[in-house]
Amino acid sequence: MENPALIGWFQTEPSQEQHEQFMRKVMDIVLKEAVFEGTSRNNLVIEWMEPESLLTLLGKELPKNPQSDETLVELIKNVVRYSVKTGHPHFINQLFSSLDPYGLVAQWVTDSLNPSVYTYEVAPVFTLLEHQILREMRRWVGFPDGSGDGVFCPGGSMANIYGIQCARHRAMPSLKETGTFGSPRLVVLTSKDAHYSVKKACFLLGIGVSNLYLVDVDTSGRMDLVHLRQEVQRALNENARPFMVSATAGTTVLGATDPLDGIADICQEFGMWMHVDAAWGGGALMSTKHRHILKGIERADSVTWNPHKLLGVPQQCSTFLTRHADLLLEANSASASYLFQKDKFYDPKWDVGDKYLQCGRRADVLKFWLMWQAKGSLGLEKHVDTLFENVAYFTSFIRNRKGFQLVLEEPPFVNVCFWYIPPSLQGAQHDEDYEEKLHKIAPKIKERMIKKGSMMITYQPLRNLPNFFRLVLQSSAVTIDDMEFFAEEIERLGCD
Ligand code: ABU
Repeated sequence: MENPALIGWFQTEPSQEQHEQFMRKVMDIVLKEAVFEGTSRNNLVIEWMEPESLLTLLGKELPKNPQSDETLVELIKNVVRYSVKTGHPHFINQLFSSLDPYGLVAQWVTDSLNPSVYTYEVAPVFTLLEHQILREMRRWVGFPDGSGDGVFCPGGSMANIYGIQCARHRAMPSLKETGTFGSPRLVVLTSKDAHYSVKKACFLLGIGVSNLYLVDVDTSGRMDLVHLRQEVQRALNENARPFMVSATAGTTVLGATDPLDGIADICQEFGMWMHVDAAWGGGALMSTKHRHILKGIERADSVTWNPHKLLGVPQQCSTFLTRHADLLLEANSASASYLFQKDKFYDPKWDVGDKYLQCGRRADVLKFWLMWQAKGSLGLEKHVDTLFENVAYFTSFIRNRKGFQLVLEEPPFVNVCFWYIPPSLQGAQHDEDYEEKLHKIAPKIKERMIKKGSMMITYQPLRNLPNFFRLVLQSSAVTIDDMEFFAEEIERLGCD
């Protein structure tokens, strides 16, 4: 049946029945092919296609005429078939994976209601849930009684941008009015292994990349406090204004956490804002056993924490938290009178939109809230503890296995980084030629892996280290058999 050229069709008889049929059919496909088959170990993580062929399959041009529901169903089947199944237990490629049923259902509920969380009148439920979750997260960080403020962000990069922007506002509130022209040279400090979003924030906020001082790291990837102090002093000697340190709890590649207490001491001494990018590491705060990794985070001025990473909430669920109650509003308010009218019949403090950089904003809270309801804090803690148990198992499984070499003997988090040395390189002399050859191994294995579709793990170089694999144990559904499969599959794919 041909589709009507109407949007917002549901009240339009007789098409309601047609749309219900269409939606039920699609839901069946989604549940079967994306959710259950997509997470089954019997199926592939990815069915690889070259971009040109995939584009041809999906249709190179958008249609002029309405397409029938039958055609749309076929298109959706292809979307599902050729998408990466990131909920599959063998997808260990990124800092997110798995597919939680409660999180997914909450995502569906949210999308059905299509809210935009800027005013209470448009999003009453989501506004209150955001308030509750953000306060609870601040409690887990260790801010007194969860005080302060926070925002949901479209990703950790944006949360880090909020951190630098709040720090800059506190240091130089007049910049909101005057811009950076003629202001003192502002300096941000972060470690060489920090996430690249800190650099992006420096482009964006008029700080400039040459005013981002990169502090050395030790062999485990933790910020070197002696060098931090020297770099702060260097900035002061240059008559610049070092106004913040962006520390990391859980670096992207090695999973290192900077010495947060030591950084807090230095920030206190020099009157600098302390931001902690705990986008990855933050979830460990929920574990009594492992929260010590982030010791000192409770002294931070602000924190990035992405529940879509370690806690397995569906993409995206990312937050920026600060101990300072009014700063987000002071820094960002533009008081748009068409949206944030001051003469509303309810307390306008619930119109949270004015403290955001965004205007329209999807609600990312419900999936975290529903997962929290379903599992409780204890369930989330158990999930985190399982991840660390898995790391211990996998690390011991490969530690003495022929061909495997750990980058860090004791991984500091749930990233396990290692080289795979194929038989042709085993026992070879470790000269420049060896490093060059080793650098090419991981990309080659990755190509074979993707084309086979059996698993997905990422690789990267780091500083002067040749390419190595980073296995991310973020899904607590990963079993011992899965972990043994990862190592054995890399051996199979790495055959010369
Ligand atoms: N901050 C996004 C990290 C990307 C990844 O390595 O999964």
